[in-house]
Amino acid sequence: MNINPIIESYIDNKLLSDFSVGLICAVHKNSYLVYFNGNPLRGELSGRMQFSAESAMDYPTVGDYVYFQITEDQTSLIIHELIPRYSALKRKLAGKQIDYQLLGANIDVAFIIQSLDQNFNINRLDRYLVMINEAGITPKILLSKADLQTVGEIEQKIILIGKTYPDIEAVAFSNVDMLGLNSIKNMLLQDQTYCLLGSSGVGKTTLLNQLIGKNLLVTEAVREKDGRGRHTTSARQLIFLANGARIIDTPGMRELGNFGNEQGLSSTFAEIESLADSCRYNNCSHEHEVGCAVLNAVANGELAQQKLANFLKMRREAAHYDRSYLEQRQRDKEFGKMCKAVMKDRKKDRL
Ligand SMILES: Nc1nc2c(ncn2[C@@H]2O[C@H](COP(=O)(O)OP(=O)(O)OP(=O)(O)O)[C@@H](O)[C@H]2O)c(=O)[nH]1
Ligand SMILES: [Mg+2]
Ligand SMILES: [Zn+2]
Repeated sequence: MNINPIIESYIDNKLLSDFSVGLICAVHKNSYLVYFNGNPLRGELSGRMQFSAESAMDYPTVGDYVYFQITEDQTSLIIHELIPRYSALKRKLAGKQIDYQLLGANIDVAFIIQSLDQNFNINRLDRYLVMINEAGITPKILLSKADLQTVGEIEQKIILIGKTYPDIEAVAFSNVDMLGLNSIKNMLLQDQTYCLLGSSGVGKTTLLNQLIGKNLLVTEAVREKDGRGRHTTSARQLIFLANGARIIDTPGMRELGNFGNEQGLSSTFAEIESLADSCRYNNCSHEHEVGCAVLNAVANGELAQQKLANFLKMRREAAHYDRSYLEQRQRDKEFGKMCKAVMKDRKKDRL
């Protein structure tokens, strides 16, 4: 296994007398699959690492490089420390809880997969792009199930994608008649790490099986009544292709919440950001102000109404979650302080 040159520069050589460096290929409930010297080994976190972790970001995820030691009986390993990441793909945890979930680390290119049938949706693409741009990862769009659409229908969608995202590479493909698969294969370079993102049932795992050249991973038919997937892939895992590219398959996402991603919003909606420079007021919300260059651009057809509406929706959502997240962290901090103070008083009583 070649270690990525950026990661190589992050490695602390002093630690190499005691530790080896491995790559996390899968995360299970309480254990990790660590790739080292061509073999996957099962590992656990050291006690120190578990106790010092403050948030989800402090735990290893798929694509992370770690320092580890092999146990004395040579059967498993103990992970001692994370090597810094050059990219971290994260989203809001699904459900009511406001926290981050790390989807992958050290990813170079993220493929957003939408099928060309009911799953095709520009607003959802924006949502994935905000997350990917926030992490500084290169996005690419793959449109699957081309075999289910006429050439005209496919063309229409490709033109729409080209207009909406002129700088993003997009390819239509089919796992059934192999259309477009060669273009995808040509995108995959040695030592680069890719991930497959998208709703359940769009064909992420089927594509990965095609790229591996055998049915290594389980796939399942979508539901007949609404074409939705059955959440077949349940854990993220990193697979090595024969040419040395690495691909992370992920479980289909039901929802993609959005917060802590100012950078992602502004680079995904760069068009709105640059129009905003000409708004009359510095703090223009682009919702109702007189002299708003963004609203003017919508009025004269330069900016799609849908784009602005989606931007405002995601910005409102992020502001709401950002506020709640901060309040929650503040409460946790105060609770921590209070606990410490109580422990101190108890100690004094005992003295
Ligand atoms: N017609 C058609 N069916 C496809 C294509 N790609 C995948 N499928 C089918 O779609 C179903 C779902 O495929 P999966 O690869 O399991 O989907 P997934 O995106 O991995 O789904 P999750 O693991 O649930 O997130 C399977 O029955 C596949 O055979 C395609 O290009 N065309
Ligand atoms: Mg899958
Ligand atoms: Zn404005």
